[in-house]
Amino acid sequence: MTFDLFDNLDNSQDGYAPGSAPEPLAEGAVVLRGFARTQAPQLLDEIGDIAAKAPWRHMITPGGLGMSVAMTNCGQAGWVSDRTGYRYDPCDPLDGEPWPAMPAAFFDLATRAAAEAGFAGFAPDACLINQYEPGTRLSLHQDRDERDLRAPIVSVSLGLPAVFLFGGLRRADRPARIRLAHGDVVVWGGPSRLAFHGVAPLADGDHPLLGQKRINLTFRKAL
Ligand code: MD6
Ligand code: FE
Repeated sequence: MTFDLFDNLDNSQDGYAPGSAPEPLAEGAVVLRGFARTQAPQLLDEIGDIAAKAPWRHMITPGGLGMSVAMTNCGQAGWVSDRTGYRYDPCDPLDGEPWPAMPAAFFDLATRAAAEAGFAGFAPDACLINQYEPGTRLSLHQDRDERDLRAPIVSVSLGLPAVFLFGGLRRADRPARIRLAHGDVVVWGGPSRLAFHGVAPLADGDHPLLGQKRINLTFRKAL
């Protein structure tokens, strides 16, 4: 446990203790409360630079509906959805250019979080960046477009709190509801790697750094 990272933190936004023990969700899945909080301002700067090159967009599902979550990506590959399906693409379909590189601070944070959760050596090559506004939701799904399902996923929550829905391996399994606050990190792998999950409609609120928004980073080994 790396308590030195968590000195002098303002814990007034919520009741969670940064640096506390990993909180188990299921076998292979943990929440690291506040793990990314000290780095959040730097992460948000980097996200601003990424979105200046690869703008936020509402992707279309294969069924033809626009997603309520706005997305962009960085890294060697980006997750994209269109009428033909879901895939990882080395280039942004909006301009045909490679996605912005993954900032070193992103890679470092994801690797450290994975190690803390028992997945040493995680080397993400893709980071999907999701932006939520009040009312935005993400319906239950599995993350199964990555080539190597032995690698975990690392998910970083920034801004407004959300209710994360964490189900089982079958869509019909009733999901648990977990509050994720600014700086919380979820690491997800092993027997939980294909668990169904989603995000409940975002509640109104005003976050000191992000206003009426929540941003989620999900790091994957996609290629
Ligand atoms: C979100 N997260 O929290 C959406 N997927 O905005 C995900 O879809 C997700 O948080 C796999 C593992 C962790 C996640
Ligand atoms: Fe997901």
